[in-house]
Amino acid sequence: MTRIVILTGAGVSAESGLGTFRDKGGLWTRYDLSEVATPGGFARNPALVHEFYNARRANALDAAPNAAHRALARLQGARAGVTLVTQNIDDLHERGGAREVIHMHGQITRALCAACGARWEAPRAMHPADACPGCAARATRPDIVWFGEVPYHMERIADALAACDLFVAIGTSGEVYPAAGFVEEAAGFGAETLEINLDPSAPGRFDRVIRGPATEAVPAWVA
Ligand code: BV8
Repeated sequence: MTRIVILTGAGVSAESGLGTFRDKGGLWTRYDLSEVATPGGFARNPALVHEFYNARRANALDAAPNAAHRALARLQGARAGVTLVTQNIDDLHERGGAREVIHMHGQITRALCAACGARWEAPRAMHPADACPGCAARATRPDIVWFGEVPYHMERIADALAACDLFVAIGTSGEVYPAAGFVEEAAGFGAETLEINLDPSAPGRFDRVIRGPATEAVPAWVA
């Protein structure tokens, strides 16, 4: 059985209308990452950070999965040995039919209590005064991995990279670590590597490249 690890980024949700980060007009060109996507930023101004994620949560909840999300779900359903890791915090993979999605940067649909570690389904909008349903502390935050925080499920991802025969990166600029290092990690274990992306990420990092929008290139690759 060929074991495949797929890593997706913002490009797989772009055609569902969710913004990417580093493209023209991307989120990090309009917001200062250090103010809205770091623990320090949240400590300094929790209201701003909740406002930023409330807007993104509303967009994500109002968006629909696209043909790329659905094609990856079909691939998972058609064969064993497919591990789907996403850097995205939206739930479009799940709503497109995917199962066991590994959200290494967390999920915008989940809330976390910074005091007791409780997690629950996030309300549509969160506010600094919200109390944790578990310990009642006013320390609730989006269950998201910010810059400088340790990504989730790293051991599980490392095991999958060590065992895979094919590593596929879809819709990611390859700028954020540790996700950006997965291609080298998989290649180091002898895996073939494939990039499916609209624009070239760092040249020469992949054995094969399929250039095009995810809603066309991914269903064509899965077929
Ligand atoms: C860590 C959640 C240690 C938030 C995100 C100094 C101090 C501390 C850390 C560091 C430091 N210097 C470097 C680091 C590491 C840092 C890092 O990498 N920084 C970068 C900026 C250099 N990383 C961290 O801090 C990470 N933690 O290192 O802890 C550690 C490490 C290993 C093991 C244990 C401990 C935590 C990083 C997680 C940050 N949180 N997301 C949120 O979403 O608000 S990351 C952020 O970038 C995004 O959320 C996104 O998930 C991620 C990657 O972006 P992409 O998905 O690639 O999106 P982008 O816009 O960049 O690219 C889109 C691509 O799609 C483009 O290529 C485009 O061509 C393509 N595209 C567009 N449209 C389409 C398309 N493709 C196909 N079809 C289309 N239609």
